[in-house]
Amino acid sequence: MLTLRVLVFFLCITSSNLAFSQSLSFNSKCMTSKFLNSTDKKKNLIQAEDLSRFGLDKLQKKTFSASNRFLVHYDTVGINAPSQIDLNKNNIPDYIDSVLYYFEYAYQKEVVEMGYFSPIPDNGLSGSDAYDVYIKDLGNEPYGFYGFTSPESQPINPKIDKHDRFYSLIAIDNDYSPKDSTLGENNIKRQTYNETGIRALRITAVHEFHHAIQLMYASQDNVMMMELTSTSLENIIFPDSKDNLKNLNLLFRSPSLF
Ligand SMILES: [Ca+2]
Ligand SMILES: [Ca+2]
Repeated sequence: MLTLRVLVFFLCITSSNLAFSQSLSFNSKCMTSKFLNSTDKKKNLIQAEDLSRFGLDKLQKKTFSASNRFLVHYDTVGINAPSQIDLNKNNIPDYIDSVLYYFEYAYQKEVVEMGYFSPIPDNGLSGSDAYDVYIKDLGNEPYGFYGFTSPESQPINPKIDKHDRFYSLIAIDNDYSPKDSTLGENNIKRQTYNETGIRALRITAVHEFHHAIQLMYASQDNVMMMELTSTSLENIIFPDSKDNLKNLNLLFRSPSLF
């Protein structure tokens, strides 16, 4: 199995803070806030258009992690397919082995060791109680981000919970290639990922899984706080990761945004 790893920064794009979202749009790494803000607070409904737009229900194959806590959905051919190299000959692409490994690692660190609520089981969503992780080419246009976590359910217990809580799903990139590119500031094409390959996979796993945990807790109104805490975990769990430092420039330049 490849010993790859990852990191992600999640930006808050709220309708009530449009200037903020515009200023940060070039630096978006995580789309979780977009889905949170698509939730109709009045009707407690999840807007499904964004999810269907990603075709998450059409991937060709799925594989459970060893503990059956995670189910990874991926393609074997086409633009979204990860490398099919299988050096350990277990009939699972090595990249998918690494995805399974690092999500189990995120569970161990964040639920078992840190004691956060678990988003697993997920009440049978997508056919099993395993948490569903989807592999897509998110690093190239029209996307250009590390990953996202999206509510996948109606509020879990709206009659009892003071604030909405949700089961969720995660989507991450198919390779975190240094060749993945997107349009940045002034429409100049730039490399999407600062850290690449398994280093990007590992930080994305702990970051997005933390968003899944956050959705098991009360209110998601402060998406910036959600983003900052998920990003901080990247460096807490993987101290040699420096991916999050890119965001310091924005913090010092525009502290009021935080
Ligand atoms: Ca499931
Ligand atoms: Ca990619």
